[in-house]
Amino acid sequence: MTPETARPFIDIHAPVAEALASGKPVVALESTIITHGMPYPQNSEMAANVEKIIRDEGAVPATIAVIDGRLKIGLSDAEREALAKTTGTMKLSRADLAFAVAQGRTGGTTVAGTMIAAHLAGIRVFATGGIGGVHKGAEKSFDISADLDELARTPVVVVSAGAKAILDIEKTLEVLETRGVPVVTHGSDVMPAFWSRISPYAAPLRLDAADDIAAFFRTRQALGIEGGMLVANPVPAADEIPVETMAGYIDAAQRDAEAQGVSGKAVTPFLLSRILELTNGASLKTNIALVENNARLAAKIAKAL
Ligand code: PSU
Ligand code: MN
Repeated sequence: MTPETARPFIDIHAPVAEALASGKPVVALESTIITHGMPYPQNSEMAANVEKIIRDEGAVPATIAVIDGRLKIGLSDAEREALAKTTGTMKLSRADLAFAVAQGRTGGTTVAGTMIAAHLAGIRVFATGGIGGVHKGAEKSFDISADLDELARTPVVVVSAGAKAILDIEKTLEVLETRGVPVVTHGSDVMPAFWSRISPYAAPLRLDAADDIAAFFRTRQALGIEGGMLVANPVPAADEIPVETMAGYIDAAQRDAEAQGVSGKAVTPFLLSRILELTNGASLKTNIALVENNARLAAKIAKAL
């Protein structure tokens, strides 16, 4: 599966290599959420827990990252723990993944970066928290995540809780539609908003069973339609923060980002950590719960595939 030219740069963790060779289900996990999305030690606990959830569902987890220039498909417990503690790591998307490999650097892979690596390794399903998308005010800043383009070109099913609610969800849905990315909500008629189960926007497509999501992806590939797809899985009701409660915190964080002139790759990590402060940690608890929920569904889809 992995192209010959890529092999010298990639380390596939033994359990992942074995699963891929024997056709067992594998779920990829990103690492920007570890390096830039959550503070230590919650990031480390979350990353270990999510791997366990995938194993308990009968699939093999593959956390993806670049460590000292090696593109890692699956990490050992020690590597994952060390990454969670490392500060000053890069945030790696399509533009800079190969830079980190060429320069021997260490970094967390974003949704886009993780999709590229998962596809190189032959992994078709990937669980995350929320994808990047069109930022509020994008008409001025042009800040649109590379995650959207990646979904359009790389054949991986990405299981998320929607687009992070710090984004303009309506514009994000528009861009996904333009780029031909199916957005399938799991068990809901409306698009979720990351920390909240609902947003004001209707679900473009809805499926309630992992088997049906897998069948949709298979059919797409059979028809020769390239690219990935986005599954939007609402956070469990017990863990959600109502959309009205979040709105005020998101606006406040947004204003702080503007006042401090935060731009480019720093925007998403800044907003997430500011919202964590403003909600006294409640947003982090919800973030962890939704990633775990997504891991469970992703494992079921991987098994069905
Ligand atoms: N989801 C989370 N926390 C995160 C991210 C997603 O719950 O930190 C990361 C993902 O790696 C996503 C990235 O790809 O944020 C988007 O960054 P940007 O908006 O700069 O493309
Ligand atoms: Mn951006």
